[in-house]
Amino acid sequence: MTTEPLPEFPAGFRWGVSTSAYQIEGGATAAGRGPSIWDTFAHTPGLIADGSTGDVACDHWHRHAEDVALMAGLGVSAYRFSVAWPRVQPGGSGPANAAGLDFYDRLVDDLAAAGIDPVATLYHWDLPQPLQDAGGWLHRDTAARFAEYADLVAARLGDRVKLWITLNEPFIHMSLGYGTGEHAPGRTLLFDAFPAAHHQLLGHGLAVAALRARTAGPVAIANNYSPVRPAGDTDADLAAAAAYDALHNRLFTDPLLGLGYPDLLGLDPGLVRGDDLAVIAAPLDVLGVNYYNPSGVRAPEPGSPLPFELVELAGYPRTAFGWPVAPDGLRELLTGLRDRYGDRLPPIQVTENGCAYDDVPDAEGRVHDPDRIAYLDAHLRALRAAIDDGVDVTGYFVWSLLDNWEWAEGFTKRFGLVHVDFGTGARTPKSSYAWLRDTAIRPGGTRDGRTATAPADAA
Ligand code: GBH
Repeated sequence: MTTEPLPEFPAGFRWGVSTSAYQIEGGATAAGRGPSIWDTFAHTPGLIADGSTGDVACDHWHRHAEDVALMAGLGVSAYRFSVAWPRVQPGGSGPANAAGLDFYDRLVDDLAAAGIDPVATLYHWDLPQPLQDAGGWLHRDTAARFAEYADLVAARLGDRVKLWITLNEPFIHMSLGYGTGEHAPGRTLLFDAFPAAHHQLLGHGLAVAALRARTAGPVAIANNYSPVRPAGDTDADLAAAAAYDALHNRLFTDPLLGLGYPDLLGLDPGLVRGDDLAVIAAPLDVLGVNYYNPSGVRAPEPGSPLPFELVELAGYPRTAFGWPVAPDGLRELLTGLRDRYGDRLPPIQVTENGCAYDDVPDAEGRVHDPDRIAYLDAHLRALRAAIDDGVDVTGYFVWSLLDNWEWAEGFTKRFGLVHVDFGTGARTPKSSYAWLRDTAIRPGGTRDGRTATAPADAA
C-alpha cells in the first residue's frame, strides 16, 4: 500500500456496503418465512464446508438496529441488502406475507432516518423451495413468478428504495447452482444449464417492467465480471479464453444491453421466444458490477466437456479464499465494458468488491486486518484510474459490512469490515472499518459533511 493519500472521488459519489439476506439474517422460520433452496441445500449433509446453515447466520433479524448504527458510524451513504423472496411469498406465488415485508419496511425507515440510501436487491439466490420443486429457473414460468414478487415488494417499499437491483450475479447462480452443483439447487448440468440463464434474464426484464410501473426507479442488475487472461498465445489458448469471456462476461450483459446472445455458446434457439430479447433489453439506469479477480484460461485437455480450462494466475498475492489480489483487473474490466458497449452502457456502480482473510481478535479484542486495508486501497485507486480513463462510475460498495455465512464455505471465510463472533453474535469493527471511514468516505471528517454518530467506540 502506498502512503499517498487516496485520490478524491467525484462529488456525490455513492459509498456503500453490501450484504445478502440468507447470508446475514437468520430468522429462518420467523414471521411466516418459508424454506428457500439454500435452506434445503445447507441442511443436506456434506454440502457446506463446516456443516453450518444460515438458520441464525449473523442474527441480523434481531440485530438490524445495531447493524444500521454500524453503517451510520462508518459514514456510508448507501446500504445494499437483499429482500428474501421466501419471506415475502413463502410458497413462491400468491399474495404477500405482510409480516415478512414489515421487516424490510422497518429497515428502510431506519436507514432513511440514519441518512443512508436503501439499495434493494430482489434476488440473491434464495428461490422459494416450492418454485424449485416446479423446476426452478429451468422452468420458464419462474420468470413470471419473479415479476409478480417484484411487484409486491415495489408496492410496499417503492416510495423509499433509492436503487433497485433485480438479480445478483445470475452467472454464478446458473454456473454453480445448475452447472457444477457447488451452490443450491445443486444441479450438475454443465452446458445444459443455459435455460437458467435465459429464464433469469427474462425474469429480470419482466421485473424491470413491474418496477417501472410502480416506482420512479432507478433500476439496475448486478453482474459479476472477471477479465480473462489467456495462459499462452497459441490459437487454442486464445479460443478458450474467448469462449470463457463469452460465457462469464457476455452471456448476460450482451442481451441486457441489446446485442442479443453471444454466438460462441451454442444456446438452444428454441429457448428464446417471441419478444423475449426486447423484454430482456429493457433500459437500465445503472449497471451493477461485482468484481473479485481475473481468470486464467487455457485450452482444455482433449475429451473435456468444456471448451476451456481455468488455471491459477501466477504472480499475485492471494486472499484466504485463494483468490488472486489483482486490482489492475478492476480498471481493465471497467474500461473494457466502456470499450465494448460504448453508448449502450449506463453509469456503473461497483456493487461488490472485497476479500476474505483469517481475521482474529487480539488479546484486547481488537481486530487488525491490514491485508483488507491494502486490498481496498489498491482497488479504490484502480477504480479512480478508470474514472480518469473516462468511465462513468458513480458508486462503490464493499462486500461486506459483516463477516457472514459464505455459502458453500459456511462460516469459514470472513469478508466483513466488522468482525462477527458466530457464537455470541458480537460485532467488532475491524481496523479496515476505521480506515475506510477516515481515508475514503470522509477524509479529514469533511468530504461529504457526514458525521459519524455510532458506535462511539469503533476501532
Ligand atoms: C459474490 O459472489 C456473492 O454475490 C456474495 O454473495 C458472496 O458472499 C461474495 O461474492 C464472496 O464470495 O478465480 O477460482 O479464484 C462471488 C463470485 C466466484 C467471485 C468465484 C470469485 C473466484 C474464483 N465469485 N470467483 S477463482
